[in-house]
Amino acid sequence: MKTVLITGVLGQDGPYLAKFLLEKDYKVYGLIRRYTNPNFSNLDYLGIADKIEYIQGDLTDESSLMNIIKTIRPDEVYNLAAQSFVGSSWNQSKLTTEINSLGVLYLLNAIKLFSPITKFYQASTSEMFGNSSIDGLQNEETPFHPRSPYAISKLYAYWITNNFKESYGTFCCNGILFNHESPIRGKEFVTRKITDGVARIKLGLGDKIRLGNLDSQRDWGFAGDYVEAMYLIMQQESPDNFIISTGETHSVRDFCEAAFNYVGIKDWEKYIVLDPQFKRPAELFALKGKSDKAKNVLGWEPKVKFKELVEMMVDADLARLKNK
Ligand code: NAP
Ligand code: F7E
Repeated sequence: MKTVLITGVLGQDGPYLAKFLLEKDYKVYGLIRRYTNPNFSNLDYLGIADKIEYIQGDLTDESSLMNIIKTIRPDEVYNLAAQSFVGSSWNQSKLTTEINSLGVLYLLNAIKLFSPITKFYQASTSEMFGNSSIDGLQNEETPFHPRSPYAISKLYAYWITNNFKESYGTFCCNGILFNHESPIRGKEFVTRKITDGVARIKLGLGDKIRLGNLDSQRDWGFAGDYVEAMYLIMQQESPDNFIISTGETHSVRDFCEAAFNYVGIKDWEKYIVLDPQFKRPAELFALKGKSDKAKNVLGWEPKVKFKELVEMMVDADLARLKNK
């Protein structure tokens, strides 16, 4: 039986990946921070909270990571833990850097010292591109130009992951994932903020959604599809980096329109309030990934399309609110 350590197992991607690997008969260890009341709701949503072995540790605490790697010596580590909210990274730039940059260095050092055969996956991000593109698209060759403390912290992580591969021969991969969403996406991210808001308005539990802007464009996929790509990246003969995206881009406005239309609300703009507190000091205007390499080498393609994703998220929020 293969063993895997997933950091960030209580977040969005962690539960989808854990479910996928449990179905492949992996023994799944999940790293969680010390909490008085840890929140297992995302794992509960997927029905796997009791199938994971939890280990306490923190990406900012090198000794905890050393002990964990030394003790379990997993076949694979998927480092999904992060301060992942771009908007907060300006106000919490030190914490963001400690978790997203130094945390990766600590994990890699622990692997090098105590379990050099362990394969390592780093959750890299399309945010590293900023507004740069090649003919309006981003692929593995597109130059990076990060525009937030989050993106900068992730760029360090990307390069230190490459560096351990080049320096020590560690099996290290970067998945450069574009935005991916699901019914268990955090509510501060724009998609879930919209679907939760639409469900509340539909049920008479809310009357407005406050957003920063409607013009940003993102390449939105489904988290359940994207964790399959993470797994495939780690099963290749040699470690490599891959763009994972849908190749389609939509604006926040498109997302609102699709979500409101789905519940039968056509005059949706009257429910939106533009609120400057949700604007960012520096913005990424449009992302559109070109994942041809993933298609050709991994045989990976996204299955869930934009409209289906929006409807899945609205349905889940309606059901949750009705059950309350
Ligand atoms: P998420 O929902 O924010 O989950 C992140 C997880 O990291 C949380 O469970 C959090 O734990 C954990 N964490 C934060 N700080 C930690 C620390 N110091 N020690 C240990 N754990 C810590 O993120 P996600 O959407 O699942 O994304 C997974 C990864 O992919 C992240 O690294 C993100 O930056 C990256 N990424 C995401 C996307 C996307 O569109 N979702 C795209 C590209 C890359 P708590 O539950 O205890 O807070
Ligand atoms: O913003 C705009 C916002 O916070 C998307 C993370 O998973 O994906 C995510 O980062 C866009 C931005 O995601 C609001 O300004 C407008 O242009 O949902 P988001 P993100 O910043 O793209 C990448 C790939 C990651 O790696 C990250 O970890 O929507 N927007 N109004 C808003 N965004 C939010 N959150 N709230 C608003 O009210």
